[in-house]
Amino acid sequence: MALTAEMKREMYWWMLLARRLDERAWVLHRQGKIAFHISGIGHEAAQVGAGFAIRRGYDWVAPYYRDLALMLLLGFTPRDFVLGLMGKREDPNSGGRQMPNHWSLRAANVVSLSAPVATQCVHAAGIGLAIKMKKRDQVVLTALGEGSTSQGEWYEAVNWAAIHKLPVIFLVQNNKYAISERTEKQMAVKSAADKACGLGLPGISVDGTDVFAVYEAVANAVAEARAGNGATLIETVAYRITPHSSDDDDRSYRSHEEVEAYKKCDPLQVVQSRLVADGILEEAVIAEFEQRAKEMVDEAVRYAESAPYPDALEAAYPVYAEEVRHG
Ligand SMILES: Cc1ncc(C[n+]2csc(CCOP(=O)(O)OP(=O)(O)O)c2C)c(N)n1
Ligand SMILES: [Mg+2]
Repeated sequence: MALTAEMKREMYWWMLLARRLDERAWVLHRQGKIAFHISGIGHEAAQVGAGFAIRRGYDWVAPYYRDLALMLLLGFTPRDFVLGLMGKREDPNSGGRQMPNHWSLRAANVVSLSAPVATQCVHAAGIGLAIKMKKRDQVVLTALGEGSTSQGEWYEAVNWAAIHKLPVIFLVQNNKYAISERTEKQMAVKSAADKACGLGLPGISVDGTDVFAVYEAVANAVAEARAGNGATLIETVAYRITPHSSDDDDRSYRSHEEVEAYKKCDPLQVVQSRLVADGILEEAVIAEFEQRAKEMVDEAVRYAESAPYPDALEAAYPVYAEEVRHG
């Protein structure tokens, strides 16, 4: 489906909201108000492009920890996010018992994320098999980093999806690093998409700073999957502008100059400049979006700060099961 001007503005909005919320998380960390943050800055185009290409609330999603923009698009609110950052009882992911960004959102068919990287891909393949067996026309979108394509689970999931022509889109968000390891230390091929030819499914590499290019690639893959033609591997190439997480000092393995150079390809700036040049986004709309994002982020932080922590005893409760008390 061709994107309308309205849809393009909306894509920009979700990228902007994710960015401002993510930036606030870094501030909260430096203020000592949260213990940990893992950032999606630089990934917004990949996530919003992909999220727009699926039927939200109908298709299934098995995301990874950087997928803040995708989760917002699916209905996770800034409040939900900050509650998780602060480990509050109302945290919808786990009641404050998991690390932040271990998403789940039942209303949008988002399955709970486990901490070992790439395990969500196995879940996605399993859901894809269930969809096929039930003869439904849903698809599954799963996401991961390029480093995680070194994991056995990833190969098993993609192999299975390729053999059985399952309706799964594997979205590899290549940000050039896996913590401190550069891509060339993680794979002998140039692109994660090159791995597809050895597994028997289409593999596409796309500019991960271009939200519209990602949308088109994922929309095509979704159409193939819905038509019963099986899985696609899509690599989005961008750059991890932030350190791996708030616990990482990236000065020990990459230069300041390198990071500054890549900031020039910031996906938010890329889309903003393009929409302004195309006459789709006026300065007044940008200012209005900025104001609205600030108000939403402020409100989320205010709410989460005054929300209660779980009781200390709840730390030992299961993360996902309904209330089971021990002892
Ligand atoms: C099986 C497993 N090994 C190691 C880790 C620790 N770990 C967490 S994130 C990460 C890096 C993953 O890199 P990549 O897949 O490129 O994703 P990125 O963080 O760059 O988005 C590692 C090694 C883990 N969570 N699970
Ligand atoms: Mg990476």
